[in-house]
Amino acid sequence: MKLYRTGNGQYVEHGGSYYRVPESSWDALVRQDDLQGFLVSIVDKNEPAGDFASARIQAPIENQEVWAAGVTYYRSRSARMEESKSAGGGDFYDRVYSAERPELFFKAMASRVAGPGEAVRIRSDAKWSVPEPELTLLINHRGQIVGCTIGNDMSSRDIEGENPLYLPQAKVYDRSCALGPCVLIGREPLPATTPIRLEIFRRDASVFSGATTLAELKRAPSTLVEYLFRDNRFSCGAFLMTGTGIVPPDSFTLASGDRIRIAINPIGTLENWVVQGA
Ligand code: DO4
Ligand code: MG
Repeated sequence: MKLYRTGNGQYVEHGGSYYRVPESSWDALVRQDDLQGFLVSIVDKNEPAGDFASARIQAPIENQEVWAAGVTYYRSRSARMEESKSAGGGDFYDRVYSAERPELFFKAMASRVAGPGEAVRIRSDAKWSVPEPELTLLINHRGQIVGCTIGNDMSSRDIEGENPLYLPQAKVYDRSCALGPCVLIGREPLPATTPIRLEIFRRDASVFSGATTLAELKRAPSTLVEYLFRDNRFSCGAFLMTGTGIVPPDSFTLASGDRIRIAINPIGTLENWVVQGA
């Protein structure tokens, strides 16, 4: 069952049919005591809506904060160690990879998030930028995982590599985050075999493709959530990006006009184009 936020309101998809979710804001849905049960009752009691195809799909977020976990895949650990070598920062990434406490950082509020088909940005002062395709959890105000979506944690590798203390500037700026296209509802974790795929197109030619699976994710999603909610309240819930396991080679940087496609079955595909600067 998938939940969509659109310009016409919310829809739930089940068995290939789309049902309108009546009179409910996104925040109110995320606050539901039993979101899955609530959506099942809508599907059971209503006829499918015919107008989903004309609705513009938006990022599935209102007042949720977006947080991100880092260095949760071995590939990410190695890439950070390499990019920060000359700054002497490499050791920190190695240590956090195996430490009990995960790296968690604040990423965005809705105003900095792009939805499906919208532009994500490269910082105007960055020279080495990449997308980070990440399984992203939706967590309600009680700290329960209620579903998951696809996230793109856009990152400026040269800025973080110059000094790890620049992480917030490398990670948090306008349109540095994309979410969507929907939330796959369910409390159970996706199977370890779930693939995450990234493809980047430049003038319609594929310039990078890579894949990983959730088996490579070092930490259990529930552990990441437990740390995020420790001494933190999220009255509207939160998103938590679980880290990237795909990093393009060091010779690669994004450019204006590139198209980024991230696929996680069974959630779907999140596609965005890239702009640098204004
Ligand atoms: O430590 C820097 C951030 C790493 C990150 O965003 C990731 O591993 O996905
Ligand atoms: Mg990341």
